[in-house]
Amino acid sequence: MLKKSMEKALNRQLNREFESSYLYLSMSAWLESKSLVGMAAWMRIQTLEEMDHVMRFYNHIHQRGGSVKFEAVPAPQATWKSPLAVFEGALEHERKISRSIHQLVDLGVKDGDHPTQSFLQWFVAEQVEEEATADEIVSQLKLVGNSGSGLLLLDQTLGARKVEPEGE
Ligand code: OFO
Repeated sequence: MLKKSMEKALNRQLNREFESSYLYLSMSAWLESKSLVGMAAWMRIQTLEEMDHVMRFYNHIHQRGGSVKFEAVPAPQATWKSPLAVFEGALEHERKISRSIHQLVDLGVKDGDHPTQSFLQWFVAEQVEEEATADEIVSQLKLVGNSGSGLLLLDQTLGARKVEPEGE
């Protein structure tokens, strides 16, 4: 059975995962409006991954006898000054999410909540991967600089991303 304080913290994180999904869909829409369809497709896959994260929290809360409580999801940023600014924003967002996952782990340790600690380990590893991926794309965009052809090539490369099977 979940402690009330942990149930509240897990619901807060579930809401943050919705915020992530919403932010990436907004980024996708902006990239689409700039004809960067590959980057837009990459961001749409990111949106789906974030919804998978929502459902992981949803299932864990239910499995532990807690109640899921939905909160309002704030409107995400809608415009950026460049594709680089979009991916820098994604990297900054993932770093913020990593911090909140680590705080949840700390709470699990403090409460002696072993099932939640075990559940969160998947997210700890996932955040390392998400930060590394965003960081790599930021570096590539910096390398491309003002080259239109370089940007289009990177757009094509990112557009080749495939939806990963569940659990990956
Ligand atoms: Fe981007 O990993 Fe969830 O929020």
